[in-house]
Amino acid sequence: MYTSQLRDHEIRGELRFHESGHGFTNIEITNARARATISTYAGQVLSYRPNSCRDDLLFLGNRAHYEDGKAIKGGIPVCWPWFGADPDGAGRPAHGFVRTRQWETGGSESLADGSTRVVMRLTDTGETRKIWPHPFRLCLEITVGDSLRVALVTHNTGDSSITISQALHTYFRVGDVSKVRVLGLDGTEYLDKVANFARKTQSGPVTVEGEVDRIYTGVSGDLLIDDASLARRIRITTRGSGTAVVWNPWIEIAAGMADLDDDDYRKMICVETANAGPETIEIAAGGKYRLEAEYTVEA
Ligand code: TA6
Repeated sequence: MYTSQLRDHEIRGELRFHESGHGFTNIEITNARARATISTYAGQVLSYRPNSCRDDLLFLGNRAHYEDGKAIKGGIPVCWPWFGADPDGAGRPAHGFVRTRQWETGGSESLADGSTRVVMRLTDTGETRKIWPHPFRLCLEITVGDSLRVALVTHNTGDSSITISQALHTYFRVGDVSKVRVLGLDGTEYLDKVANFARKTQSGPVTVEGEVDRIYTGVSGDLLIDDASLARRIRITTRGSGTAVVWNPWIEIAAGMADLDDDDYRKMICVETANAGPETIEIAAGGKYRLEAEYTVEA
């Protein structure tokens, strides 16, 4: 809901809050470099297009749910404090609970290079402590300019250490996934979810000719999404991440998802910046951990 508290963060001609029509509030950013939309529900970037690009960098499903308690299919969902299935097997939601929570806007500013920075925040409540019994503060720093930068900072505000896994579960828009190559993972080990989490080693670029659902571990260096159909490459530069997840549901799984059109699987690929699988993160009482991804388009 649009409130006077939100109005304090508006930047005339650059950043405004907008009722999305689904009962959610979006942050709309337009500056000299790029445009972006961020949902305050889920703290989720939904759209980002630098001026140099005709097409959005991010995929957002036409059938995405905009409903309290449901995840929005597309953009950059935040998976936290666990990635994937409930690590305790206790039936809690996959990918944690912050992608279905209302986040607060903590600040906004215009930067000297023409980009715009927004900070979103989420803090534990009685309700979150029933799901995950730890105090925390999350800050999501989003910088919209020639590139899109997203940093998720976990503050452990409790008096004992916590262990988390996490991901920026980014859905990239592609022209035709069957013509896409993900570069930078050659020789990297992965857990193949499609083969019952068998451990395998990547050989050459990642291509998609069927369902792909992989957790790459020990990842370092940039990744590139080479998209022949849209004639562009997206460079992913990360900090604080040892895991990359690559996911495309392909035909059958996409057809069974109520929030995807049947042919959406062709238009998207998730390449996620994560700490997941065996690579969990322990944060001492009073400590913090920063996970960061930057997305840059190269023609
Ligand atoms: O990140 C890959 C993955 O964990 C897949 O295994 C698949 O289940 C997908 O995420 C689900 O994402 P969704 O946004 O539909 O919950």
